[in-house]
Amino acid sequence: MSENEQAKGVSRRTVLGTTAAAAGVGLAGGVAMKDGLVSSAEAQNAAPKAPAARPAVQKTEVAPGELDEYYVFFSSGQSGEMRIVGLPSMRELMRVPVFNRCSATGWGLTNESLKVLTEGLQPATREFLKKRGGTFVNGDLHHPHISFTDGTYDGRYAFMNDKANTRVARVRLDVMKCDKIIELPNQHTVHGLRVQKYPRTGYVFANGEDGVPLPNDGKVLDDPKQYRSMLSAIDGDTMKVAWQIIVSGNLDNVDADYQGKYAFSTCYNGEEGVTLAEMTAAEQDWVVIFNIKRIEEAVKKGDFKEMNGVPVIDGRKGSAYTRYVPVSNNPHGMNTAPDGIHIVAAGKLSPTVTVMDVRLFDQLFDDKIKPRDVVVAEPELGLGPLHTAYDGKGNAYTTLFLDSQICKWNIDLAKRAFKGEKVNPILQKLDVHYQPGHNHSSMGQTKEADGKWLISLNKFSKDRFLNVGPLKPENDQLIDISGDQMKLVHDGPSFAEPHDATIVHRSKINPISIWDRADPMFADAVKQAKADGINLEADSKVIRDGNKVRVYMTSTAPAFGLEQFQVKQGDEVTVFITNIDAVEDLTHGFCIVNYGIQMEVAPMATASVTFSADKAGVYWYYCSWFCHAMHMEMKGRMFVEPKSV
Ligand code: RUQ
Ligand code: CUA
Ligand code: CA
Repeated sequence: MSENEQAKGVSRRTVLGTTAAAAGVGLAGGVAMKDGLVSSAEAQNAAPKAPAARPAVQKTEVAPGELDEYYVFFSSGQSGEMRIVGLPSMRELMRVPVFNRCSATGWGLTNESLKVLTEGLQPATREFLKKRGGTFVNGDLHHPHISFTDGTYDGRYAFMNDKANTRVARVRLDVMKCDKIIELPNQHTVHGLRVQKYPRTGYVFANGEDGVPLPNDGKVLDDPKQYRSMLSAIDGDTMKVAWQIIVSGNLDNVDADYQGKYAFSTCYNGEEGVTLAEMTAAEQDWVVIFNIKRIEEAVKKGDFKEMNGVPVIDGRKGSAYTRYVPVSNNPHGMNTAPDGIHIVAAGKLSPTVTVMDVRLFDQLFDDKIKPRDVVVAEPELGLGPLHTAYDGKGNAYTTLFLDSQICKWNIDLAKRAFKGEKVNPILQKLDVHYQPGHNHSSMGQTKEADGKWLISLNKFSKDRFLNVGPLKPENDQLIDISGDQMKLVHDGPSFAEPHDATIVHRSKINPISIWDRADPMFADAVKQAKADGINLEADSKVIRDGNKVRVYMTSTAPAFGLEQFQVKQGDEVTVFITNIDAVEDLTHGFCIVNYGIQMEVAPMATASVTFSADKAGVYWYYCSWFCHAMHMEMKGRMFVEPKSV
């Protein structure tokens, strides 16, 4: 029996109708508002409600001076940055610019950040961006995931995708700065991203959501049959694409097992359509399973086509490297349980989730069993299941977008029900506000899931906060899952669009407070200074090199090493600031007024910025990060001598 024939045996329990129109309308959050909702303005003007009785729950208050127990690494969607939040307080601690530009830190302006933003671009993209400042200024950061060693977080890196410009970035967790960004060749629209959990990361898996012609050079346009989607496996240590594999259909979300053998992705466009109607036309789509060992062997023996320097393998239906497991049409989330056995694909259009047993995948690849034989449960949970989190005690928590609920269910009960036993796997449904996308449990994506907290990342907040106009924040709700019943304990407004998060126990993360002078982040500046005979930590000096001028200065509260420097109109000026205050939290900034120059220089860091001194005149520069009682006086003047005519 072929996979297709077998797929027909899967009943389609779609309750949202089969037409694209129905799917589109039903999934729009605004239309799916629950009865009884009031507008923000109404809610804000209404008399305050009596507070609900406080149930006995874990403490969420983190008193002044106390520290949170967990780090939450939030993405920010179309804001393009990564955010760090403390849990359980839900206080925002830091924003780490990645795909965006940042006025406070100078990300996108400094030479150090521009190197990160540009060096991993494909040559054609670099050319394309030449007239646009050399780099993209927008990004869509969906999925931040922490590097693993042996099934749990090792605190080295966070990896994340940019759906907007097909990039993958890495943030160093010792300094909380992005140190690598690469653009994936051949691929289009990187969406799902997860990392290898065992033995370590290892691979970063990145899903190509939309198909495009290969190569995408304009010779093929409106011929969707020639479009291809692919998964990229990036080496997390070198940030080079190790291999790519073309699939049938498309790829949405991805996860990996705890054995280091398989990765698996949901596909919602098995139809390979280009319109909503086409993408939702079929009865089923699938989960595609990637056999990592077989793919690595294919790369070794040369069963690939090299494209833009990357081995590209054909993993479409019928290939030895993949298996396609039919599931209900248009699935979404893909989440591995901490038991190392079960993986769950969320139904989205179907009210079900599909549970598979990874121990059966070896047999599936040896063709001893059929694709659907790896399915061990398929509970019906409610409308619009999107993502699943786990507590490490055998329970799963699935977001129901349309129902605006979290459904808590038991994996074992779901398996028994699947075998025909009369048991109900659903343990509880909790209202959330409103329309949840991802949800995340504390350490829940590792084998050390601790079952204490769950965050529901709700796409809509509507009436939950003071009205701030037509554009509303989202609502990240904190839920206590330590007891038998889930309890909602905190509402947390957040700006566009957290989308996804990773909750990491603080014992796993150990950032430094003072930069190491040998840090690679400013190695180029150190090299240039050496060539100029400059000791960055002591010297403040101007070096002229033709029409290139290098201005070196120290900063130590409350003074820059130079109170003035002079350049000529049209010079290419590079200013290097070295913060020699080896004092925790003593950051300086450097801003040149009316020159659009601004950057942050944390303790013992060097930061540099290059610009063309095109305007003659006197320009004050000042320290932009509050550092001292005399912070206002921490300044100097740049003289730009006019070109002689
Ligand atoms: S996907 S709301 Cu970009 Cu993470 Cu599921
Ligand atoms: Cu230095 Cu403010
Ligand atoms: Ca579909």
